[in-house]
Amino acid sequence: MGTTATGETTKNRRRTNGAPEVDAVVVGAGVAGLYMLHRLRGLGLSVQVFERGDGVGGTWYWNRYPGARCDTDSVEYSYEFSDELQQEWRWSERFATQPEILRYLEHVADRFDLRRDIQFGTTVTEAAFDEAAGRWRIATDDGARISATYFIMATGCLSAVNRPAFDGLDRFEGEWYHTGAWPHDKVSFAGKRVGIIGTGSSAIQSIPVIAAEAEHLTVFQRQPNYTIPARNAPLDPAEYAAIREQYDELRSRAKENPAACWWELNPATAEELSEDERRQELESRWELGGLAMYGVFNDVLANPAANDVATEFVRSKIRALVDDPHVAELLSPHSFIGCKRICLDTDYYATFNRPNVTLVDISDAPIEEITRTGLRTGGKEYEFDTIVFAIGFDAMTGPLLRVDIRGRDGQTLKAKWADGPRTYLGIAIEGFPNLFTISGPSSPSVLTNMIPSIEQHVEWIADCIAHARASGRPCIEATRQAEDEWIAHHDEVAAGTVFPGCNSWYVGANIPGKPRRVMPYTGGFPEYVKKCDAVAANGYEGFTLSVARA
Ligand code: N01
Repeated sequence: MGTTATGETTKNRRRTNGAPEVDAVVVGAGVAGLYMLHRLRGLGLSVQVFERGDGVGGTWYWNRYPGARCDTDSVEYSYEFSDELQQEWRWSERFATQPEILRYLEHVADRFDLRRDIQFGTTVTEAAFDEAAGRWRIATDDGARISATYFIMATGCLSAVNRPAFDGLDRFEGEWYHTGAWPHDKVSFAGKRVGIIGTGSSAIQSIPVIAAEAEHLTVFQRQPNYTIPARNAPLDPAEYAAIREQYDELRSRAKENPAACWWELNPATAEELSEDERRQELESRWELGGLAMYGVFNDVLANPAANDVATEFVRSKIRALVDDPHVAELLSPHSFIGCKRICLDTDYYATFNRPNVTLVDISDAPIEEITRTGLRTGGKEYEFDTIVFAIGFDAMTGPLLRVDIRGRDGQTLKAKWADGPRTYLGIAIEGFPNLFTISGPSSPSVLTNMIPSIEQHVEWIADCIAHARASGRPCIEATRQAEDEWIAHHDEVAAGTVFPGCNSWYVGANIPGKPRRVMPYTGGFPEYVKKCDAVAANGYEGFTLSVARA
């Protein structure tokens, strides 16, 4: 890595703690790792954080592509653990840009003096549980070793990029970029012929921005996505002041929402509404912008008939926004809405009315190869100066499995998860004592506002560690039975939703060979929190505590 936007360089790659042994190692200094460090320090633990990037921010450190901004309102996409923090910070727009969110996380790191325990520019490569000692032995790519009682993966759900595996990429003579690992210096598209592969959230945000600058932009689409106008705008000072006064109330109300968001979930099913009422509800959520469409009908994610009402509505909007009926049809998804992440955009559909933008449907003709001067698909060659890969991530399991993690009896996490991830609550894994995953598979994570979900995990994990230490049996491990029961419940709930019915990254369909299963917990945030709270209240039911089970 070179110099970051914040001027930090790889000189930061030094052992901040210096100790060969600490109470806890945390991997990642994004939203989750920063708060985990703060919370564990509060318990009096010695903590070492390792961060691959040269600065804090996690997802907001890496995803610097043009147009990158959050799809959750900035006033709710922020920590709530410190009232002083939420009162002193000022968001400027409804949906904050990547640079603004990164500045916020840098402010958090400074305000809580977190950097002194973070070693930047360092990748954790291996972690093995030493059963005799009851400690994790952890190796990093600088050749160093450290041991810790607790090992916490705060590596995020979307941090392992789906690397372009197209034949011929090494021959390409132009420039190419991945949206999820964008350079820190500005990339110029002026006067360039640009090709972009992918039409997920990252592409949908960047396409209008690139099209405004490039000589020509060609978009290669495998499957279209549903996208809703973001309706971004500067925050109104009076409205913002009112929000700051009611933060507590708004945030606790969000905890009743399945996605931990402030949008209202319609209590009525589609069937309970008249056609006019359904139309009004859809129109008002389209006008409101943001992700409120997820709550348009109580059963939109559970009942295919209700889902069809919403999908036909969005398709009618696409037909109205795109001039060429053939292009409008290509841009119109026919899958369930919400079973892939709904995207938010600014002028996405209108961009396809520009004379310098071409849509190429590759649903039946995969990209055959990258050539010296561009790419070939459907037997046709396209020439580009720049190719942008907006092809997403090896989601949820990718960030965990790229570290060689070994639990009891040397069992690797990779072997344990050969048929798909298995966890207890998305937080703990049987056979891997004292390992915690923040937003792990089978937690609501990516189906919710990530920040309250992360805070809930961090606080739960910190309480769990405090409990284990206070009991004099600091080694805590999920039982096989608890894990089996959680996974059975997780699968049963998922089967009653639209999520299994789409080729999405939620089910691993975007990564060839990845076992197919719904990865996030689909039962909603309130139900999930109730379950976590009950587990804790019942003395960490489903866990065993020991001194160190040699
Ligand atoms: O990735 P994606 P993303 N050949 O996986 C296509 C969050 N996020 O980076 O749909 C050709 O959604 C792939 O096609 P298909 C958000 O949760 C949030 O855009 O698999 N095409 C798809 O079109 C989001 O869901 C924000 O058929 C290939 C695209 O690439 C998640 O991150 C902003 C291909 C990948 O879309 C991921 O979004 C950005 C191939 N070989 C991201 N492989 C906000 O907060 C893949 N594709 C606003």
